[in-house]
Amino acid sequence: MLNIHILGTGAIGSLWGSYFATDTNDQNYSLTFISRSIQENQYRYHLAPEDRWIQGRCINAQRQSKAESIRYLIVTCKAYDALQAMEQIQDLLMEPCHIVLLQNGMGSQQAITKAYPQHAIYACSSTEGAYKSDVHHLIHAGKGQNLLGPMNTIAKQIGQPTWIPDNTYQYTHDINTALWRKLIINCAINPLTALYQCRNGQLIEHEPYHQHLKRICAELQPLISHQQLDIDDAYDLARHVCEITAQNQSSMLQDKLNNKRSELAYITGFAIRSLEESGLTNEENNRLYHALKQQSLKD
Ligand code: KPL
Repeated sequence: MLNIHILGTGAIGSLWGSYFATDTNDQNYSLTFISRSIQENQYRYHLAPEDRWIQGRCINAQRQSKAESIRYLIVTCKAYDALQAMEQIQDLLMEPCHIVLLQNGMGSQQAITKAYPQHAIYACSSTEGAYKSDVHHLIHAGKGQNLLGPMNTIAKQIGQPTWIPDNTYQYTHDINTALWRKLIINCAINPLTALYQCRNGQLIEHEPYHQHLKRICAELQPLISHQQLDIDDAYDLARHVCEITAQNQSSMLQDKLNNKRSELAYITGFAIRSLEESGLTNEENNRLYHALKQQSLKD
C-alpha cells in the first residue's frame, strides 16, 4: 500500500486525487489530503463527467500530528502559496521524500527545489482543465496532458516516478523546456486577456489586441535563444493556443473577475526578471505588468 499525500484541495489537488483513486493497475493507494480550508477528517467529492465519488483522509495543514509521515507528496497550491505551505509540513517529510510540484508560471518550483535539496523533486507542466463548482464537486472540463520531469539530482538519479499511475503523465528529462514553453504561452495570453477582459480567441481576432500580443511575443523571443530552449517561435506557440482555447477565459482573467490574487508575479514578473538578467529589453512586459497593477489586479 502506497501512502500518497496531496497538499491542496482545490481543483488540481482533487483531480490528482482522482488519478490515484481511479487507478486500475495493481498498485494500492491510500490517499491523504492536506488542507487549510476543509475541517472534516474525510474529504469526499464527485468527479464529473466520469461520474465517480472520490474519498480520502483529510488533515489540517496547520494542526497535523507529528506522527504523520510523508513519503510521496503532490503539491498543488498556487505558486504564491507553495513555499510557505511546504514549510508548514517540512517536519513530516521522510528522507528522501518524493515531491511533485504543480504550480503555474515559474519561480516557485526553483525556490522549493533550492530549499529542499535532500528530497527528490519533480515538476509537472499541465494542460488539464478542471474546476470545482462547489466544495464537493469537481468538473474535469478538458482532458489535457501532464508533462513531468526531474528538478534536481536526486530525482534524476531515481528517474521516472513509478509510484504515480503511468497512464496519467508523460515523463520528460527536460522539464525546464516544458515549463518555459508553458510560461511563454501564459505570458502572452493571460495578462492580455485580463487587461482587455476578453476570451483567449479574441487576442487573435481583434486587431489591436492581436498587435499587442505580437509585441509581447517579439520581446519574449530573444529569451528563447538566450536560454537555449528547444522552442521555435513564441508568437506561433501563443497563436496556436489562442486558436485551440478560443472560448476559454484565462485563469488570470478569472482571478481578476473574482477579485482573487493572480499569479502575475510568477508569469509576467518572472519573464521581466529573466529578460533583465539576460541583458534584454523588457519594456513591453513591464508596461503590461504595471497596466494590470493599475487596474488593481492582485499579485
Ligand atoms: O493556461 C492557461 C490559463 O488560462 O492559465 C491557458 C493555456 C492560457 C488557457 O486558458
